[in-house]
Amino acid sequence: MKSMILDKITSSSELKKMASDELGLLASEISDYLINTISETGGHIGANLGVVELTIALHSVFDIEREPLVFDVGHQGYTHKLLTGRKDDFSSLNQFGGMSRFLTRSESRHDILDASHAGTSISTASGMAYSNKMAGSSDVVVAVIGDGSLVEGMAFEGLNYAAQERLPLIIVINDNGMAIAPNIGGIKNLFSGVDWIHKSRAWFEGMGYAYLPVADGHDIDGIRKALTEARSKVQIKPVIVHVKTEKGRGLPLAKNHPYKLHFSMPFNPDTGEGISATPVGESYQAIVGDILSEFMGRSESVYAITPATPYASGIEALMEEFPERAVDVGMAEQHAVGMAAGLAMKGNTVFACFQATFMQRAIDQIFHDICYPQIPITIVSARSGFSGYDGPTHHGIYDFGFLRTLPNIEIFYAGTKRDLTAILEQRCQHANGPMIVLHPYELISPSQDQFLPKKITPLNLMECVAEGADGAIIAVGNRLCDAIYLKEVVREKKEQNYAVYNLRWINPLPVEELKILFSMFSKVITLEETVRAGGVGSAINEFARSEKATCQIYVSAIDEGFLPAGDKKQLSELAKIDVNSIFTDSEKFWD
Ligand SMILES: Cc1ncc(C[n+]2csc(CCOP(=O)(O)OP(=O)(O)O)c2C)c(N)n1
Repeated sequence: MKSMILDKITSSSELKKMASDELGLLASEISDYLINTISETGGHIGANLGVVELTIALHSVFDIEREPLVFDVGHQGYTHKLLTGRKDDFSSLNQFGGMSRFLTRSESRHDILDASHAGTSISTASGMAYSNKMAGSSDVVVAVIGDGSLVEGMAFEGLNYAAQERLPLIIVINDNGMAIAPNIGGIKNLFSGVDWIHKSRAWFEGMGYAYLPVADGHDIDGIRKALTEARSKVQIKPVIVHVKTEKGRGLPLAKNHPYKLHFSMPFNPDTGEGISATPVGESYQAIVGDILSEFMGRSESVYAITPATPYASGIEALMEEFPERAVDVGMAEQHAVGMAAGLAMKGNTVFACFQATFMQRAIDQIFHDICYPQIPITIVSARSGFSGYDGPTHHGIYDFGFLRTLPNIEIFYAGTKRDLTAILEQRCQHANGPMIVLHPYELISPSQDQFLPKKITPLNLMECVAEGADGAIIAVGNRLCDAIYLKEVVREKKEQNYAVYNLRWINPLPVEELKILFSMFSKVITLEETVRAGGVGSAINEFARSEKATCQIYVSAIDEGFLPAGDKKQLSELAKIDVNSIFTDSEKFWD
């Protein structure tokens, strides 16, 4: 696709010389380009269409070599990518080894943050601005943050501090009224209504910021004017530039579905039709939604809480069905845990529904507000394990290691539909202490049922799904089908018959059974989709050593620190936890 102006830009500094009508043309070229390319690859279409003019204005006012743009999350940075020389990479979005969905320092020195988790920009920009101030430099730092991400605890902490220090810091708020779902809460109230400028000005100026509102965030001249004024005002005090934008501007895309507006799989560029926000098929999170719906219908004391991830955690429909008890608390993971604790302290049955990678934000709340006082809530954590094309920091491969060291918490990994259903039913009926239920991202494999015994083994015990005398394969959660496949490979290539066990209750481990297993088999292999350090295999190994078990244990787990975006097969192969790699790498083990 030819773009008359975009194609000629070699550096964003060229924008400074452009007249306003040329900048306007550039904006419409970029919008068209984004629609055309993202409709083929999939990506954060709505979030990006909303900030085309804002990003052009930022690049045309600031010298990004000296005045860095620090984007929060980075999912809205596609225009920034285009203006910093990455047009040719767009066709590789959402492909293994391709361009990131977020901003990342490995792609450009103008991507200041390796973000993807929200709320970090103000603090980091504050540090950079502080350093400038100490060096006697008048260079400003510009943080760009959405109204959704602004409510993150860390963003509030940064907002509080930056006002104290009178830093050369400009905070640009991209206010479109949305997180992924519609934004909620006090900040939304502040930012909405006919008097939003009056209310917001009072709030920010009261804190010590200069405040510059831009009511039309698609008027490049208007934004440029405010940014230029901010640059002069910031020499006296930090400045908030509050820009109203429209998410998904210019595309009639999935108007009735905010998630699809935020991120979309490939779609028809003219109509926006044909979008599936996530892969089609039966998902684990849908099971969570169904079970909770059933129990919330039966009992008025069942609650579900999510920190702005209703789609990923499967409670979207539940929020419509039970709007008072299935609640989105905004992008506030720590608050979600605290609020869940409070509800449970009043005798309610509470499910805090997270996406695994964001649950990490609330580890201390889990430790301090849940584990120590032993509050009987259930944290349901979706996308534990590989999380597809979101990127290195989104994989839920660290959760078990983080959680395992916390006292008083039980951890369950549901790798089958049957086990997920059973544990949630159990928790709905009786939650006697803190528990976290992890489940994977991939769709439910229709073949998993054929391996499972007719009668379910009690959930806290290992379940033998295939007999064998030569050794044991212990599969954690979603590795069960792989374990069966590995058994077949070993039988075929080594003529050995391994038993296969489904391990779901991963903390505490079923120690009595493990002791028996260690004495029955001289060889044990564990499979998991978690990092090795602190993983389940590592825990089993530690226990075996403490028991002075003599069996040989081979732990298949992830060694890489950070894995790229990719699908499960690609990532398993890269991490060498796929069945073929396990077999080849551990060939001596089978002899
Ligand atoms: C800590 C954390 N929680 C949740 C998310 C998931 N997430 C990604 S973008 C987003 C919405 C961001 O809203 P906003 O900052 O207003 O930007 P917009 O997409 O509306 O432009 C959410 C909830 C995340 N990336 N990080």
